[in-house]
Amino acid sequence: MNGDQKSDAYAREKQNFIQHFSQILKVLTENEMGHPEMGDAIVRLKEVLEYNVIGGKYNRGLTVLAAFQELVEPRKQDGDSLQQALAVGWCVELLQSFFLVLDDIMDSSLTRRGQLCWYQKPGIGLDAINDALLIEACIYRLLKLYCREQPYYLNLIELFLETSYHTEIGQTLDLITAPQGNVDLGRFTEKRYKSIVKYKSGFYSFYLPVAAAMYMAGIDGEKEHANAKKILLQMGEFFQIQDDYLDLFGDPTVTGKVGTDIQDNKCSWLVVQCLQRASPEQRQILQENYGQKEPEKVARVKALYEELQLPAAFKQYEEDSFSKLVGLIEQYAAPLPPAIFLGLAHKIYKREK
Ligand code: GPP
Ligand code: MG
Ligand code: MG
Ligand code: MG
Repeated sequence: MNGDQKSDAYAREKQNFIQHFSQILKVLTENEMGHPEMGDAIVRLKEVLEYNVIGGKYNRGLTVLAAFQELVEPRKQDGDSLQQALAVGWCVELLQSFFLVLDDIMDSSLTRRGQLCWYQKPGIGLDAINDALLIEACIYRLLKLYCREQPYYLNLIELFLETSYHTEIGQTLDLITAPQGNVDLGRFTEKRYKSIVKYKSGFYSFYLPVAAAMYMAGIDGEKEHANAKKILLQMGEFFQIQDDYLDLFGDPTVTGKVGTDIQDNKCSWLVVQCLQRASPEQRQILQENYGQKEPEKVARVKALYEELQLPAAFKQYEEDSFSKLVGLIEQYAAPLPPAIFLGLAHKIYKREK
């Protein structure tokens, strides 16, 4: 297949995946039949799922399917196992949605996927916390409904639980490194940065979807998983650095979200790079303007980043990290087909959303 054919095939896969959502919704909401007293809650659940699970890029969910199709021999990709792969893909999207609803509260964000964050909707507020918990519960309900009889069922449950733990540890590091009203630039080190992003984003965004497909294909060896993780966590770091860059320099009409990292005192890739390049005077400017909500202060930090040519540094980093990733794939992909990893890398490289 050439590049155009590949992207056509990808667009078709995506359409097929999205179409499957109505079945997922149906399965998740039909149990009220036997329990009519739950009816009003189920109506709310449906609304929560429709607002929060739809509208993203679906990269994580689609990765489950793509990896499944690469790893399982074609004669074993029957109707049932494809249904299971689709359902597990949606479980990954549900996990993401569960995190995002809560992350937007913790980060005081305004928009997500081109619409108001769920907790910002009139009448929702902190009830969004319970809505997020409902989304999380749906993951395990779906796994049970679709995969209970499968030999990999326990592996998948443990994988989703462990991934949640890792992500929550990452979110903890993210939050305690960014205390409100207490700017201490000494905290923003490269080392701390790498720990935060490894846990808060690498496990759930990259390792989880590929590892889920590996378990479904019967690949459960420690070594195989450790090798895949090596590549995928590196990809996660690259992805989160892009996310940090786009938080300030992306176009909100494209990313669908308005950035908050400077206001939130976050240990962003940009602030870490800024500190490595700043003169004592520039460090003082950062100290006086970082971690505050006044638009003039945010603009001053952005101007400083531009003076220090951080956008160019990012472009350079993007080039370098891509080659590094390809090197890791050559070294660690086997026995899995390198195409799984290369396909993912090409999807995220130079992304604008
Ligand atoms: C991305 O951070 C990380 C997450 C969304 C994980 C959240 C984890 C929880 C346990 C709630 P981010 O805040 O930079 O993402 P975004 O830019 O999309 O808000
Ligand atoms: Mg956030
Ligand atoms: Mg966050
Ligand atoms: Mg971000």
